[in-house]
Amino acid sequence: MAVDLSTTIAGVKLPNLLLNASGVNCRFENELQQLVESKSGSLITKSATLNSREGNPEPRYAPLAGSIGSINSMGLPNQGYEYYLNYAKNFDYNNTAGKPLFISLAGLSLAENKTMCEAFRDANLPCVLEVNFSCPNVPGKPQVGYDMEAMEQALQVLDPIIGRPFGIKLPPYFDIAHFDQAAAIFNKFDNVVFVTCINSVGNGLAIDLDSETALIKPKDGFGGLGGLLVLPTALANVNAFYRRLKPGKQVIGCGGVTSGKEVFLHILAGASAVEIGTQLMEEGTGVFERVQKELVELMTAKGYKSVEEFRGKVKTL
Ligand code: RRO
Repeated sequence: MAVDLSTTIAGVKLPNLLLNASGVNCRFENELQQLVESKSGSLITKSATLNSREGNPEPRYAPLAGSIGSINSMGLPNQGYEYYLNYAKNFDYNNTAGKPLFISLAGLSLAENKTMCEAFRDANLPCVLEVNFSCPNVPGKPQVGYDMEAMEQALQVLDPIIGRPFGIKLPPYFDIAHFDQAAAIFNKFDNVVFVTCINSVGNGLAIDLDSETALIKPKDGFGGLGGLLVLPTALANVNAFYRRLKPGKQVIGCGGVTSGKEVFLHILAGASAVEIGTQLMEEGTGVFERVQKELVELMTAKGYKSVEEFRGKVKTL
């Protein structure tokens, strides 16, 4: 019996529930094309700002010793939103793989987000917007996701502009009161139909023992952590929002996926789709085929034929 890995997000069907984490392999058209040609179920573009940005000085990404994860302080390098709008206009929405397109927006101010959302609204394309409230790496710009008032105000402005289902990329939260407050805000907005949990765990510091030097250059070595070491934080955030969001709202899991096992855990926690970041960076787009195969094997061994059978069904003691 075949295993069904398809899912629907924001009313759009994905042939399988895996996609890239925004930021990885998705800044340039050739990278996006590699994702189109991979076995991913969808793709999302690098978070866009109003104007193109070179980002922070290199080295600005490094894997951590022992394959436990990564640190980055890219600083939002992107081609400017018009590049991704143009990509979205030319995207083949009838591609044979049936992959939909997600577009990530990360304005440096509410005014930037407003302009970009208006442009995408006016273009009236079948792509799905994900507004990134959680970039940890722009010097002098605190994350909107950690300022509940600012986040609610931003949604009050952006929700009516977008005017149809969209999602938000969230930072990890570490306090139950913050899960409660954030979920209560999202539940006020009918167009917010998914949250993506989690962006990188902000402002870690990785140091090389031999050279006694920070691994990355920007911000005195401080950067966002991703990969296996953030898995329990990611699962907690997925599950916290899965439990709190109104019916009809979904969670996309992101963080700590290196194999089919972690995808399975994200689904158990409540994820409707799962993104791969650090492992995609390290392995390339072949990761989607491998992880999918591992997930199918695991589901088959456990007797599951579709992800709905175990989504959100994590048992507690
Ligand atoms: O570009 C980045 O430095 C970056 C962004 Br916008 C983000 O959302 N998450 C991250 O880890 N890095």
